[in-house]
Amino acid sequence: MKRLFYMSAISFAVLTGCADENGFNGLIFKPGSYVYVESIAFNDSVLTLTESGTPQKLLVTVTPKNEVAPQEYVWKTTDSTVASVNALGFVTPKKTGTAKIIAVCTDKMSKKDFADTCIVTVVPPVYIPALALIAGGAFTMGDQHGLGNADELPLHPVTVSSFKMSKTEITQREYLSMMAVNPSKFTGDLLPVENVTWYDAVLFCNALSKHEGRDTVYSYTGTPIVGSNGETAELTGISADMAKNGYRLPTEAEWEFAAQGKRNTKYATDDGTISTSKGNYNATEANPPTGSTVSVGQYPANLYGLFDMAGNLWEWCHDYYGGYSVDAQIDPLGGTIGTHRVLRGGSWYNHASYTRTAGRNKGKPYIRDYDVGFRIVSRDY
Ligand SMILES: [Ca+2]
Repeated sequence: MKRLFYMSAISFAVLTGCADENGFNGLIFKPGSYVYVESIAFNDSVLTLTESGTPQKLLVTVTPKNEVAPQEYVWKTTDSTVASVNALGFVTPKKTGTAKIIAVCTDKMSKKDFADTCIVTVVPPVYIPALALIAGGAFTMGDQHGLGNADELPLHPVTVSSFKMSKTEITQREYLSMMAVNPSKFTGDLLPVENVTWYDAVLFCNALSKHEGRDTVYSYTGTPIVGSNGETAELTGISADMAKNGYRLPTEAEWEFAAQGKRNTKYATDDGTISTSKGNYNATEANPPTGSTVSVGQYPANLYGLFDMAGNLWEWCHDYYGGYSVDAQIDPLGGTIGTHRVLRGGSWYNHASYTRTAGRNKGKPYIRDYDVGFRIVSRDY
């Protein structure tokens, strides 16, 4: 509200004389009245910053304009551990939370304070999975070592196009920063996220695609329902456009090609052998296992730079689970219909034989288990 100061003719004359030399140009000057500050307001009443991100200057508008220099503001924060503010109005995000930044301007005439508040929300950073380039090529898919189950045959020639694959299973830090929930049983920033359904995994792919401005691969007709502990109900009408440049789950063929690590190995480790120094699996064969997941990247990477293809967590693949044929295939997608999705690589829960490159498993897409996670891929655009 506009405030008016009524002054005597004597004081008015004094002020009139001081106006220019004190920088008071532009004052709303009326005979018998004088207005110095009417109001102060932030240009934006809310601000969202990323934890540990770049400080941002808050802008305020004082009415009338040009009456108060910036250094005449006093800046305050209600929680300097969340967001601090300096004398120039730069806000530095410190940790996740909410703080109020208050700008105060004191009217020199009345000595009254004018203030406005900007609510600053500091959000966790979004952690983007690191990707490895897998140069496409031809390989023989299936169990070439006589160690597997019947569903790993017949052997068949497959060619896959180049793609990029996350170097590790998706971590809880990555998942939480994108999806705002963490359904894992074992908790830790760098532990792989588990207890995720196949639907959770594809929703993560879509969310990351949107975050990076890519076109989403997965479409569905229903609305995902997120439960109290972060579980996702089944998505209906799920379909995938593999030509899109967004993220998706690896096809079973891509996973096996990547797991072989240029070496056509038996086990999905760096050199094709399996031991407790090569991967996290149930080496004691205790039943039930006494182990747990471990932080990603603790074991040697294969020649593509991929970690934990052997063990730690089973990894959802894109495909419906189905039988193989002898036919040569290019970028196979598995079955077009089915009841189960493919899982690959074994886990901390399973014996060594499950960590073979050709080993296959399957799960209904709505199941969640603490030995199942995923990694992501994108086309190499
Ligand atoms: Ca794994």
